[in-house]
Amino acid sequence: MSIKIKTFASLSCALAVSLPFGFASSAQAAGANAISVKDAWVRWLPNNLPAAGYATLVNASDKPVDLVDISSNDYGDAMLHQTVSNGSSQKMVMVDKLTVPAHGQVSISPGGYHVMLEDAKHKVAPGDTVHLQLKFSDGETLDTPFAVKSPAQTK
Ligand SMILES: [Cu+2]
Repeated sequence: MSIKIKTFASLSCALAVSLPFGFASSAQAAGANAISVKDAWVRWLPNNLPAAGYATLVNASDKPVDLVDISSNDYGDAMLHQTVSNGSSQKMVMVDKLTVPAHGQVSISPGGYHVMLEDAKHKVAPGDTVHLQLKFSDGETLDTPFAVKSPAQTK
């Protein structure tokens, strides 16, 4: 229950909805979760610039599973982007879904995918932990802690 208590502390009006969600997650815990998340961290930037979330998604099941939605109580906007280079320049494109292959993994890592995090709802600083809700095509939603790091910490 420690995760629920943390969520409650940051959401003063969450009591009414936290009970049904608690039931849902304990029901899920009875079965094996297909997806697990490793090495989740956020590259923080100063002056309210957008931050970038990175993680590795591991699929233990024998079916591909898609990451289909991301949300966060800590940011107004959380979107999956891909950095695409065309010649000398780079641009970011929106990604609707990211497939984690059966018995495989996919990395959301610098130079490839990132979770664009904009409009922080409270002060976020290196050393903090933020939470992203990662929603998957098999119906699973993983409330995942991401460690916030300064650019200097990630080199
Ligand atoms: Cu982006």
